[in-house]
Amino acid sequence: LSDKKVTVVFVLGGPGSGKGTQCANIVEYYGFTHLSAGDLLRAEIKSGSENGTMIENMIKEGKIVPSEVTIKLLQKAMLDGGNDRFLIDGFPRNEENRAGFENVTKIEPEFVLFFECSEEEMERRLLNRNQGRADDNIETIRKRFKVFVESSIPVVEHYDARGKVRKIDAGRPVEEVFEAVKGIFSPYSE
Ligand code: UP5
Ligand code: MG
Repeated sequence: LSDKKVTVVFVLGGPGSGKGTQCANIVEYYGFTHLSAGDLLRAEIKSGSENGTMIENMIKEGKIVPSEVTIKLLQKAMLDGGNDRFLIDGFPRNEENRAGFENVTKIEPEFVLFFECSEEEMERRLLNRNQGRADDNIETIRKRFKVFVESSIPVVEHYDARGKVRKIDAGRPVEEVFEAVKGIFSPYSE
């Protein structure tokens, strides 16, 4: 993987900030492959893998799964993907994730797309989502917010200090957020 020249964009933002929604738009317009770390972990639970129960328990508690598990899933998806441009959504969520990915893959992100949104708005969106996610209940949502502030914001700060963060006001309607996203991705038009 490290021999191949790949473009990776990390898509970060709090729970319900709209990462998945906007990634779907970016895929359509800019030919990236979307890899949601959360989706890969949920697929791993469904597949009945030996780590499934551990992952399921961590997600229910809003905790971050050990990075070796997530990195292995991301690496496999990147190799299977057949593309050289990837949006990695919802990862890295803590310093361990970040350092682990860098060490294992030797890949540095092109930039970090960061969706900024109030907790009030994110809570409203998650409680309205109704897709049966085990972590979309008020108790787990509060835990996810806490983990985001304590563990994931430091990752954003790490990249911000290196001039890599592209911040978007994600509290607006989907179409408006995507207009702002386009401004950042236009150099990546195919
Ligand atoms: N919606 C979206 N945009 C909107 C807008 N502009 N205006 C109004 N509504 C909007 O959107 C959420 C909902 O809001 C949807 O109903 C949407 O229609 C609406 P979505 O695009 O799904 O937001 P997203 O940011 O993707 O929210 P998600 O809940 O997926 O974020 P999380 O970061 O919480 O979830 P993720 O799947 O990444 O992780 C889940 C758990 O997995 C973590 O808590 C953790 O336990 C585990 N995990 C790890 O351990 N390690 C990892 O690396 C990744 C995950
Ligand atoms: Mg998501």
